[in-house]
Amino acid sequence: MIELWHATHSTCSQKVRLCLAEKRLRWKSHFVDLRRFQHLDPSFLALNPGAMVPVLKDGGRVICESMVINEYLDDAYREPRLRPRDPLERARMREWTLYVAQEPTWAVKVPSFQKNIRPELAGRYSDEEMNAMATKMPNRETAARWVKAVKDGFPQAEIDASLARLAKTLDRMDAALASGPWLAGEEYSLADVDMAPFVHRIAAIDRAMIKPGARVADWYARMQGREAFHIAMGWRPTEGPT
Ligand SMILES: N[C@@H](CCC(=O)N[C@@H](CS)C(=O)NCC(=O)O)C(=O)O
Repeated sequence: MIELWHATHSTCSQKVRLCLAEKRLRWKSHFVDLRRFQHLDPSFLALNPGAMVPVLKDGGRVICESMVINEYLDDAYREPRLRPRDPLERARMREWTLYVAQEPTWAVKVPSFQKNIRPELAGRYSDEEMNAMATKMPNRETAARWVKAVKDGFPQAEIDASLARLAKTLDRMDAALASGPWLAGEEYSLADVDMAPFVHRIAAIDRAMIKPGARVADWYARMQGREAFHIAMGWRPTEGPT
């Protein structure tokens, strides 16, 4: 049985839900409410001491890291294949999935926290409660981001710097899409799967960043036309907070 520990609005969770949906796999959901810090519960830390979603379990084996999880799913569940056959396209795909893990995954956090986390959490936790929660977080940078989001919010300059990084990601996509319909070339692949939640998030933060007529706008429209995209992005827990 496939089990997934994930959060509704987490881009990295969306990546894995999209891969699962493309492969039409059945899976059991374990909803982790990051806004209630359920990722700091000992039971979750036992699965991933890094306190990050998503985490996948398959046949009792635990796998962390969304990029690795999606590659695992493509190895273990071959159809439909999400890695190009052509060696060069496959290399391009890997360049993209690694780039997603290294750049937009981090660049998106400040504007996302400002837009989504801050309005919801600013009144919910006192400074003392937030500081106490932050000391439990294994990563200092992550802890500082939560404290900033809840206490004072992020300075505009910091938000702008992140948006500039995300604009470069869109430029990089536009350049790649000059050579084929999908990021790795002719075939739809994990490159597109891994990138999709970030473009979707950029659109939610500032739709104007996706310039009408740009290749990336066309790519995003094609992504939005996929049934799997709707399943993955539209996932909501059946009860409790979203
Ligand atoms: N490199 C990790 C990053 C995962 C990640 O950033 N997860 C976020 C949600 S998108 C998270 O769990 N954040 C917990 C926190 O901010 O404390 C992966 O790709 O799986």
